[in-house]
Amino acid sequence: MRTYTNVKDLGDLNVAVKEALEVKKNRFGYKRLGENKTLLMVFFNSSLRTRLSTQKAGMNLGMNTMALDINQGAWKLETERGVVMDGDKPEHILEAIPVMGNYCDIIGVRAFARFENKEDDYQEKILNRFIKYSGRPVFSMEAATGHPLQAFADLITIEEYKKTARPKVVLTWAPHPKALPQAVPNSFADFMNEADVDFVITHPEGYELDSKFVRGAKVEYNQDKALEGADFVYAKNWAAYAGSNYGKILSKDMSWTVTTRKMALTNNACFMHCLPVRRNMIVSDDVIESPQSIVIPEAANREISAQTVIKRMLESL
Ligand code: AN0
Ligand code: CP
Repeated sequence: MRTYTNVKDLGDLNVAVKEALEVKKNRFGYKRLGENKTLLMVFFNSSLRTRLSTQKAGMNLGMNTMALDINQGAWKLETERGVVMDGDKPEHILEAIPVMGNYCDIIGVRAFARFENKEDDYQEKILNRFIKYSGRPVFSMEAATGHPLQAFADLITIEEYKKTARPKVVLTWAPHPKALPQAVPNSFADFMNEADVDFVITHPEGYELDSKFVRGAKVEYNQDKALEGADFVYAKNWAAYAGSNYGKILSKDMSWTVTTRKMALTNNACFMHCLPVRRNMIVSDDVIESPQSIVIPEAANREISAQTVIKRMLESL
């Protein structure tokens, strides 16, 4: 595997989930694979889970691991060509990327949507430059339009907790004080559309996601109706995608918060969220602390999704 940016990079999804569950049972069984190999994690944005779980995954595989926080200690990077660099950015990303590539064997990149220019975000300008210029296999640790390590961990978690062969999975928008990217819901939809689940997306009008990710999924604007009979409730906020509203907050409607009353509409559903989560905006204390909440095992599976992806990259070096 040379790149990991979306569900297609995993090939057969059933095979990938099976492999992940094997890795989970035997996470130190592949230690020789990463011997004398170096994993570099490059962060343009903050992280708790991705940073720790990906480093742990690399260590499980016997790799040396390094992390660089671009905005804390590294030189500020110019990303545009043609700019006269007389401002506050001393280095250009087009030198920085091949330099970083020389110090490692595999690179993970976190570069969120900047909400400055929709085309730049949806063309994955930063991630694609790493793919093009680093000379190394590159995986997304949440880029502008996707968070495939999260979605893979989510799928593994659903596989572990499902009680029926084809569970109903509902992705619901929920309110949040700040504008957040569409990366997590995009990737979740990307994966659920390929998985053997009954997938429904619910959000207020105006929060439609890119059709490239929604594909054939059912979109239901009435949250209560969408939640009926759900086996999994996956909550997430995102800012608007469509048209000139890109990156804007159109609603903070607290009637979309996942509460005990909302969960009562479901088939005793498991509650999921990628974390970090703002309590009593996205989800009530009661729901996230309830036995139905699987956010902690979900986060634990981030180590497994990362290890499976890095293992495949090591195998193809
Ligand atoms: C980020 C987001 O919504 O994309 C990261 C989630 C994993 N969340 C925040 O910035 C709070
Ligand atoms: N879920 C997730 O990616 O968390 P972090 O932003 O803390 O890495």
